[in-house]
Amino acid sequence: MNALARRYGAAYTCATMKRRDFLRSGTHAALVSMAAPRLSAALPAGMLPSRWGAIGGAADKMRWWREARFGMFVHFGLYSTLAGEWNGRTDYGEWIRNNARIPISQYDTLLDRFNPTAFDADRLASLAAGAGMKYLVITTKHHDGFALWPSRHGNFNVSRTPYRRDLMRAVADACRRHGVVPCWYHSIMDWHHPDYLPRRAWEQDARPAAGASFDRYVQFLHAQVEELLTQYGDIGVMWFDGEWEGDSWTRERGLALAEHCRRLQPSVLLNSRVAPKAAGDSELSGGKGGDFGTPEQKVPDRGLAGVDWESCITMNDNWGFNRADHHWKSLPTLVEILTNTASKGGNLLLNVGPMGDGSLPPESVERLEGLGRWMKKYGEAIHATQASPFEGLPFRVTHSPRRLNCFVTEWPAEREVLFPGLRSVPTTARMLGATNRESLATRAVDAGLVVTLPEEATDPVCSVLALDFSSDPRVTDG
Ligand code: JFZ
Repeated sequence: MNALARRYGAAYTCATMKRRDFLRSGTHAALVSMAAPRLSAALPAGMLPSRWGAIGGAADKMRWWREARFGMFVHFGLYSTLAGEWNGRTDYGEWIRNNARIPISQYDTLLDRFNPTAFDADRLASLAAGAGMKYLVITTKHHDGFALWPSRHGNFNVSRTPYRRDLMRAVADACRRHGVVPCWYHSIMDWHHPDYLPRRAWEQDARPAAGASFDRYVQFLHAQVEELLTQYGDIGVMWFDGEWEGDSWTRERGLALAEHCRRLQPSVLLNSRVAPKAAGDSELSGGKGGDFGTPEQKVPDRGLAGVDWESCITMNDNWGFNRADHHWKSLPTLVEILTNTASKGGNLLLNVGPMGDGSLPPESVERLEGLGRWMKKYGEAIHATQASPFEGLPFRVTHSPRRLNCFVTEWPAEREVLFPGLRSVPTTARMLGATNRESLATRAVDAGLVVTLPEEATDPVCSVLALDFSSDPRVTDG
């Protein structure tokens, strides 16, 4: 069986089975023997953590990003002042101008209301750093076309609000103070610029397309991107979005924009959304003009060797602030999303949506602080790690040099855990952060290696077992 067939084979269902169902099913032994580990996956030489925040040369431009594993997404703009409400409906987000069909003249009045005096870039960056997030991607312009920096191009930006200050400057500076790499989200789709095409179907009459020139819009887009990549120092990622209106935003235009960015900053990383997907592009890799794929609101069932990807996920159900959205994910769920992503070799970009005054919803702060408490103890099992070499295990695993990190969220009834196909005997097996530093008992069996866990979980959210080896562990097919 080749590697791909193995990865997409029957063992998959077992691997994704909920831990609870798994225990209930009482098929532990059978499942474990079905598990199909990938062949030994040693970390490539040189895969040691570099200094965070220092963006390397073009040759290893992906390195800081691959090591980071965890970043913060920030959706903030004019729409935040509406808090998701329009004409009695309360379920809007950053798409509010389109979804509530707000005429441009009315939307423009939000300029006078945009005064986020409680926006504290330093606090934002420090919360991100505290949560173990190594980069921060903030909306410089969302689909509504409003630019959060005082752009010299166009007339729809922060300089026309009472606030006036350059939010990109504040964020870039604060990020660097806290060792977080500043990154820009930027929407290609623009519902405000007179030259952007197509018009929304519902406003074709109010905003006729006659006289609009998409080429002129592309010049404007390039000019704004040039400001973002020349005025704020090294930027980690240009995270493009709104590339799907393929009749106007063609693949050629996407690739030209990618080239523009790389000419301005050779080390800047681009997400796949810079160019529309071509037939045959996978969901993970997306449009191939970029450096990594961006599955949205989900962690892919499995990673894909050789493809870099980043899942972007909200803490509740909205990207932009929505006052009525109380559907917050719990801290254990967020930790599970993070370990799940890391165990498959991907990054997690976790979103916060500041409120109209610029401050963060307290629920987001609470979760960031909770993630921070967990990451402070176990961040080494996330940062600079690689995908699990196992499949079908009832818990997530990451791989760092000479170490396997295992994330145990629900304590197994039977304390003996089999790592199928693990042929190396660890020098120590310890629960990270536990007071008892003694090695746990391990024994080699035909099927692999058995570790005897302590009687109780060592962390209320997710305990981490670290297996250390004298050289990189060898894992074989059963
Ligand atoms: C986009 C935006 O429209 C949205 O407002 C938010 O900024 C989000 C992060 O990105 O939404 C998308 C983009 C891509 C997909 C789905 C929603 N997609 O590829 O499935």
